[in-house]
Amino acid sequence: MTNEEILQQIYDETLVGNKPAVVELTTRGIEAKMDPNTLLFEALIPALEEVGARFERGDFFVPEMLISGRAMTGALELLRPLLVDSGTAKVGTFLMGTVQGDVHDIGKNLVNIMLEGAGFDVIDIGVQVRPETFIAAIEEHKPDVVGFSAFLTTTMPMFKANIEAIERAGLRDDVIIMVGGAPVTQEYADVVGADGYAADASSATKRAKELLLQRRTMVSV
Ligand code: B1M
Repeated sequence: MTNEEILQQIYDETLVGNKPAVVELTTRGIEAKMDPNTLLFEALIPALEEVGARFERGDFFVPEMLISGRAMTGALELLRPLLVDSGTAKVGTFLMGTVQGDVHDIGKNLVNIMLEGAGFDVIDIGVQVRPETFIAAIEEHKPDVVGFSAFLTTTMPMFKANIEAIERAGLRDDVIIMVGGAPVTQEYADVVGADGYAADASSATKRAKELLLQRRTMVSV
């Protein structure tokens, strides 16, 4: 099988949610020394985008989204060690969670992988995370950056609710707050009072490092 055929089949099988096939094809791709980013950005993510488009058109329903998501997660588990470079020096701690009311975690997990690869210690507190759970985790882990992920327009308002809860707990000055997720924009991040926003995993990593550097420079002057 050629590399192009592997990519095409990963795309096709992710689209129909055939996890065993996606796992087997991803393994083949890895064995053929294909770039993990190629598998991710040229097959897996485009397939989920198409799943979303079909859902919007009414051609797919929640079960189809669910099995495609599971197929993608199976591949992501195989790609994780290749995307995370364990030799990178530690830069800080990043606490990450998907907001209350939202179960989407694939995008968040991808951001986590890239953050780990860039040297962050990532503490992932999962999905449907309530404001008080974020606060307890901040008090426990004392992260440099806190990240909120949301994939629904109906759960994006939880960013503001979380930030207000962090302010009330007196912790706002202790942490950098970043937000992201498919429907989120820089404008929305500004409105809710986040320190940073990123559209995808690699820019999230870059932005987190920039914000951390700015904070450390301000503290040292
Ligand atoms: Co849902 N879903 N879903 N879904 N789902 C979307 C998000 C949707 C856009 C589909 C559509 O209509 N086209 C739509 C949201 C519409 C909206 O509000 N704007 C939608 C809907 C409506 C729903 C339900 C309401 C459906 C229903 O029940 N009627 C329901 C809600 C459940 C809930 O959360 N309460 C629902 C459920 C589900 C499943 C459970 C079936 C499943 C999730 C499985 C899982 O995550 N474990 C699912 C899936 C798979 C999708 C789609 C198809 C794929 C999402 C995904 O993982 N993409 C999605 C369609 C789409 O997004 N086009 C859809 C891959 C991922 C890598 O995405 O956005 O590139 P990507 O991730 C980026 C950025 O978001 C960014 O970096 C990531 C990596 O590069 N990023 C950050 C993410 N977090 C960040 C944090 C940061 C910075 C960047 O800083 C902190």
